[in-house]
Amino acid sequence: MNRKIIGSVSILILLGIGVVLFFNSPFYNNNSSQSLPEGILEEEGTSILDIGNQEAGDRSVKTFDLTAQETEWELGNGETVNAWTYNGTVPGEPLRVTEGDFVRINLKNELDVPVTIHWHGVLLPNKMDGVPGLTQNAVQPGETFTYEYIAEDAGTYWYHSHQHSSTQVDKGLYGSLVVEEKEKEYDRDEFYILDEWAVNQEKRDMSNMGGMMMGAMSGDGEADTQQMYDTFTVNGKSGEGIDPLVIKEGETARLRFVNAGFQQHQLVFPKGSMKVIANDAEKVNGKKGSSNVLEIAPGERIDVEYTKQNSESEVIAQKTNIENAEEMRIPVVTKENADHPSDQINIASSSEIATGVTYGSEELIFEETPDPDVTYNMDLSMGMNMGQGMAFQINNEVFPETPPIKVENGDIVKVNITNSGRMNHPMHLHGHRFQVVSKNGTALDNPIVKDLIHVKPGEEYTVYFKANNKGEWLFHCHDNNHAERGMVTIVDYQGVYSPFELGGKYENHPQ
Ligand SMILES: [Cu+2]
Repeated sequence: MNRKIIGSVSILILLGIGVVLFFNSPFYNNNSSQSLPEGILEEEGTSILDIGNQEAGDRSVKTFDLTAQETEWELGNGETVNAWTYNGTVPGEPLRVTEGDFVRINLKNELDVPVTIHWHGVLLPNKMDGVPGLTQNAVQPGETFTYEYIAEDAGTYWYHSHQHSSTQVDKGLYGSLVVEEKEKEYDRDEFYILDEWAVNQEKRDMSNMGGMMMGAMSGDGEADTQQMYDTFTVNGKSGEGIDPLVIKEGETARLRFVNAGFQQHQLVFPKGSMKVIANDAEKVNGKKGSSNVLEIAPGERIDVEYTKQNSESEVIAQKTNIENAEEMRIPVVTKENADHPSDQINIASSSEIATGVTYGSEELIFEETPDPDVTYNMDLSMGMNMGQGMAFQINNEVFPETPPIKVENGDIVKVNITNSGRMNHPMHLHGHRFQVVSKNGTALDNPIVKDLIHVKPGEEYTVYFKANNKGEWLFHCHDNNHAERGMVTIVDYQGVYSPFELGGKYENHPQ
């Protein structure tokens, strides 16, 4: 190495050390009370607590008790992590209800930090959305909170804490929620939640100092988190610990995937075996055999129909294009006692990758692109916050200074989302679904209805939604590390306000 290169590398390493130290410093997560933008807290109009009440009536009521607790969790590969769980497992207790049910969940907090539950993707009353400081106070240690809502739309959902998400979801506070159709289409129905863990975090910090900074400069969109996470899991287990899918030759199953982690995952299926059938709980027009690689963004949920085409043992596995990827593999076998494929099956694939925007939705919100009442240009960028390290910004601001999307009930809202930074940003809207109508200025032939859109560096998407669910709703990056560093805004309905505050004695921290 010549001296110039050594010099540059040292500077990068020093910058990296600064970043790592800062993110681990007590200054980063300050709990001081911060104000939300004007209009959200304004005590005019109606409190969000007084709108959207739902009653059970003669609906069937499904009740669940979820206890947030500390758990020593075995990852199944010999490693044990100190996890935070709902009911003692990662993922938490799986919840299954039927469309039209009235759902009641009693949350009890046995952790020594405040928590909440957000019902990711569920269209529900604002006050049940589980966002501390906006829709409720964080549930304090020893306290309880009851969530109630009607599970209106069948589909794949998940639940997770929205208090300090970058820490709490990372430590295991998440689980699956299925709203089943009254008449089920598939007899076999399985749920897989993908995640990453930083098991050897300290080791990696030592050996990878500067990595984050270098990653930020390298431009594959995810290098920042790849530096931090070393263990990949499926349903809380890694490698050998992952339960096989036992399925007969010729049998078909519905497999529901959710990405609870920080990185996108690309799963490779045996050729011709897979068809994408739903995305963010909306049915899509997938074609069997058109792709055997599925890309799932952080926070996203994708359902596939999978058919076992032979009697051989196979795998559904993460493409081995990133470090530690080989531990994310679901063995597929025809008998309980069958040998799992142990050697590295060739899962390099040239097939086209199916993503969240590959297939159009069966049902649209808008048959034609409408005239908007409100247009909001959302520029996603990265910056440095003076004295606070790396910032992830919306329109050059970090939450809560980001400009809100101000709407009136009934408005048609157009949002142009542009990513001018170097990281991927899976943007998630609470309480609504939007219709993605164009990508990079070109109209989509098959528009798609979703509540999360994965916007990669340089990309631009235009989405439309109907403001038809009064309240104060988050619109944020679901890479929770980016949300933590500012990439959050609020859809703010006129005439309603939140009676809660950020920080304060409840330590409300909605990012
Ligand atoms: Cu992001």
